[in-house]
Amino acid sequence: MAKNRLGTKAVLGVVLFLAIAVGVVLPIVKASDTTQLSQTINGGTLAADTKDASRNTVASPSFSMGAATLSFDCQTTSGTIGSNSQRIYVNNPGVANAGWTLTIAATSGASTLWQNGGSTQNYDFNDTTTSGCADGADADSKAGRMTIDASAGTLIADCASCSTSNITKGSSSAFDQGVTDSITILNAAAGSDDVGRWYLTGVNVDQTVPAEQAADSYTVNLTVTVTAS
Ligand SMILES: [Ca+2]
Ligand SMILES: [Ca+2]
Repeated sequence: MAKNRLGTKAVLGVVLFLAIAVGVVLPIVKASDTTQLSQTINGGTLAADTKDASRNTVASPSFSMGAATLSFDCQTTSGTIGSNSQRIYVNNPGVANAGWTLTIAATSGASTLWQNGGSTQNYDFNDTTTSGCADGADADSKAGRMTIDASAGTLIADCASCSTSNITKGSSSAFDQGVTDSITILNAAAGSDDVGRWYLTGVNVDQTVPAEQAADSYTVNLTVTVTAS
């Protein structure tokens, strides 16, 4: 009899153990019945671009400075970079969490000049000598200075849940060959939104045009670059 009781206890023990085992297995079986749809959203890249009001990329963004009249004195013309139809966009899809900087520089480098159609007439964009009215130490023998000022521009957060907090517009700065070859127009601190899309318009540009500069149409190419901090 004692032997049977022990046997009964032994069987009960086994049953209990199995019950616990079933309790562990059950949630796994249930999980396998659930259909899981998975999708990966890649972060993409930090990017700067010029887009119109419908967010279509503008293939060849172009901005005009105010016209000047041939003058026997050094003079200044003004214009803006960034308009409603040519917005300077920055996209940060969560890949530059320490912040970023948006800068502008001459596309062809610091030795660039404003050029007329045939490149027969030109003037400088980065000579600060006498506020750009005289040629300085650089090797181009041309006067002229460009000043960029983003502080009067308008920065818009173009997204559902980002803001312009912790993004600072650049202050007025002049190109100075070999010293200031690139000018900051936006600086996003680490506290700025990691996932955000913004656009800037109304960046002021002033250009000193040397005295007696030949009447013609002149152009210079600038490139806007966004760099992760
Ligand atoms: Ca120069
Ligand atoms: Ca010069």
